Amino acid sequence: MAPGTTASNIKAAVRRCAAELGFDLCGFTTADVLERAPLFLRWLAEGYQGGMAYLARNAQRRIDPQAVLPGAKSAIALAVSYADESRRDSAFDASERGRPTLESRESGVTGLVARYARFEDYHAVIGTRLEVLIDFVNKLGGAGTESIGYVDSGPVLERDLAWRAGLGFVGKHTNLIGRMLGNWFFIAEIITTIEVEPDTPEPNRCGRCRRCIDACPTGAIVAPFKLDARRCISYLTIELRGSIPTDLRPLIGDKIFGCDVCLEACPWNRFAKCGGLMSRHRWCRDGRLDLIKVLCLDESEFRACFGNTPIARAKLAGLKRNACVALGNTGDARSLPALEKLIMDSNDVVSEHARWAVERIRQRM
Ligand code: B12
Ligand code: SF4
Ligand code: SF4
Repeated sequence: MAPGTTASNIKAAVRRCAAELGFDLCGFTTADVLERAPLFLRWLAEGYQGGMAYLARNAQRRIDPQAVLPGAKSAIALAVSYADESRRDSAFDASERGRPTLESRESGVTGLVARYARFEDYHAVIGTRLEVLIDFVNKLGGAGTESIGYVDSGPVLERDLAWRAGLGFVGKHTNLIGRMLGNWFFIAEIITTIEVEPDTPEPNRCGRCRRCIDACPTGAIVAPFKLDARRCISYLTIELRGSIPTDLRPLIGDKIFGCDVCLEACPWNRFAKCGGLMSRHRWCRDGRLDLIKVLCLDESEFRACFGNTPIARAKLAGLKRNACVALGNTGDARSLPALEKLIMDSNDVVSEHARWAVERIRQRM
């Protein structure tokens, strides 16, 4: 440890630095194997991860921070709020005024983007601050200290680690809820060889509530704390490559990237506090994209619009596929020319979803 530092003033110094960097919560835990590891392993064995094979490939590392960083003694869990529905950065708006956007309503049909994806890529925004905090921790720890950090980018069961570090409790929808932040926050963590006193985990505070379970359009929360990712709209619109099962398409409604229905249902959001770190990207500041414009994007336009946003993960074909589903559910005759053109698309998945959408719209006409 650096001269003059003790385990307790390390915690205070790290918390202070984290707050200065814009993190909304900071907690500490040990680097021991996660208590809920058996639940995670059972979930994998039951196949609920669908096509996310990477979760099973490094399962052992996900449940054991010491497998990620040999010699690790502690983990620092961090939260970054994205609860700022009403916030508008005036400087940002002024500089963007008059530039093209995908949120205008020319076609009259728009698709909904999950809240977390209305901001610039959180991996980059939070990752940069995380690097600064890692340097700070390593200096505090002195020679030989090693630390590694992730934000949704490494083999760590982030919600369980953050729960154990006292950041909040896991709700029945499986997300971590903060008493000061509600549902709307990202999690990041640093695993380190420094030893500090762990914070106390919170008990579950859902009580008898089951609003999230009842609100889910696809019945993906198959039991409290258990999500069947294969039915989850977030999985279907972001992670799934290939065709969306036809029985689930009508249940997706107008969502084209991610889903917030279970999060929005949660009464703990009344405590959600706005954070200062995340800034919105200009392509869908109100959370909606013009679906016809999405269908017409080419690769370079897609990269220019969404390259530095979470939406990049769906890739152009995925976003077009999702737009077809949303149009099949909500579109009208005005959507037909663009969809009919897309039936000829060289991508089989896009073409098949466009055909499905055309048939659905025609049935409604
Ligand atoms: C894979 C993944 C997904 C998958 C699967 C989601 C899931 N529930 O597992 C899909 C694509 C569906 C998804 C969707 C979303 N995701 Co996601 N996802 C991940 C990822 C990469 C891994 C999660 C994982 O390992 N799941 C495996 C399952 C088994 O874990 P689990 O559900 O947490 O199960 C545990 C608990 O439920 C608990 N448990 C089980 N039984 C019981 C019983 C009791 C009594 C208690 C208390 C607990 C408990 O133990 C289980 C085992 O550990 C993490 C990042 C990471 N590296 O951790 C982000 C992460 C979980 N996702 C995140 C976000 C924001 C989302 C979305 C909100 C995005 C959106 N708007 O579309 C949705 C939310 C959907 C939902 N209801 O969960 C955030 C969550 C932040 C938070 N505050 O919780 C994370 C942490 C990314 C980040 N760094 O910020 N995601
Ligand atoms: S994100 Fe949407 S589909 Fe997934 S569990 Fe929540 S409400 Fe259901
Ligand atoms: S909606 Fe109710 S049951 Fe679901 S996570 Fe929130 S408090 Fe828990």
